[in-house]
Amino acid sequence: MKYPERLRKYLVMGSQDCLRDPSFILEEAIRGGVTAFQFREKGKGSLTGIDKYHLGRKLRDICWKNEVLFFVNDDFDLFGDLDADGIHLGQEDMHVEEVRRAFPSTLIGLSISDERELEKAPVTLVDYLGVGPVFSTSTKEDANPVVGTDLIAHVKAVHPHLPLVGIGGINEENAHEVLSAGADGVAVVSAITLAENIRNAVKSL
Ligand code: TZP
Ligand code: MG
Repeated sequence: MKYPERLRKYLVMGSQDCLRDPSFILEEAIRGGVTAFQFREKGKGSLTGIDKYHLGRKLRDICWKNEVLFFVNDDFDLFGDLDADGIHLGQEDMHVEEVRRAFPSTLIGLSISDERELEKAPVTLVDYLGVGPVFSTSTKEDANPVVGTDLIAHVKAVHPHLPLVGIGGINEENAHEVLSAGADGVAVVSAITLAENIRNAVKSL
């Protein structure tokens, strides 16, 4: 599978998002068709230090065994330690320029939640944009205001060749709206991690 298609069904998850074993959830999600994974271990109840590293390594190995892209959220040291395929950065995180200088060929994703952030984004240095929250979400405590599919369409119009995924409140009912607005993929937490039947949830996205 070529690169942008590999962002089509993008699971974002940390142990704090799981009521079951994260390795089980990831394996089931991959069987259902997840094509990329981001280890986002943060917020209430998340692991730190060596425990975070060990879980990350386990999830990375599951991804690699199945040819699923493995991204680390934010944590530049962990990204290096795990030799991840890519890193996902928010607006408050380490600067894209710095990461790109240190890792010329790694995949870099950047979160965008309004037009102003888009205007100042170093788009030539990133491999994809994460745009959202598209719909309301209770997964991210400090989530920005909902942007709807309008921002997706805007970003695609301004940068038609830059891959983009929507994130925030996406589920099997509304995923098609995100894709029809121009997104290359959907990034999803709870609609997968909390699904009773994970494989079916991913299939119907
Ligand atoms: N960034 C913007 S919204 C969000 C992140 C990490 C959380 C999305 O979680 P869910 O459960 O898919 O709404
Ligand atoms: Mg961040």
